[in-house]
Amino acid sequence: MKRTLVAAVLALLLWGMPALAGPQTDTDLDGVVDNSDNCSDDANPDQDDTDGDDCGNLCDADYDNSGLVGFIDFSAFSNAYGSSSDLGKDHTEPVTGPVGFIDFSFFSGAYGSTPGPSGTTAGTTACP
Ligand SMILES: [Ca+2]
Ligand SMILES: [Ca+2]
Ligand SMILES: [Ca+2]
Ligand SMILES: [Ca+2]
Repeated sequence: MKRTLVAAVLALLLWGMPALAGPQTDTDLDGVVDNSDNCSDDANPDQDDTDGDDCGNLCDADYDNSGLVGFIDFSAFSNAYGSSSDLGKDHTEPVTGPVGFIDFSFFSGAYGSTPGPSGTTAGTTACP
């Protein structure tokens, strides 16, 4: 009887664990779980998202929301360089401005790729 009870409790624990652990995964260890994290692969505890597209500044250089970081985005970045009023192009965390070299460094790395990933917009074009 006791052994059956122990086996049942163990089975329940093992069965329940993945379900409990899955949604709580925090891949980038920034304290925000993946499915609530607007940059799930990059540590951004402040979750700054200037343009409000659910893709955090730290992983969003796709300013025209085309789904790809391309020439139009580069043009927008160039126009914002040195500015403290166009902080959607500021990719530091937290966002402080002005848009500068660190942001350019991020932009170069992101050029030609998709923004994100964001855990809050999984599957959308703007931020996969
Ligand atoms: Ca996280
Ligand atoms: Ca994050
Ligand atoms: Ca954004
Ligand atoms: Ca774009």
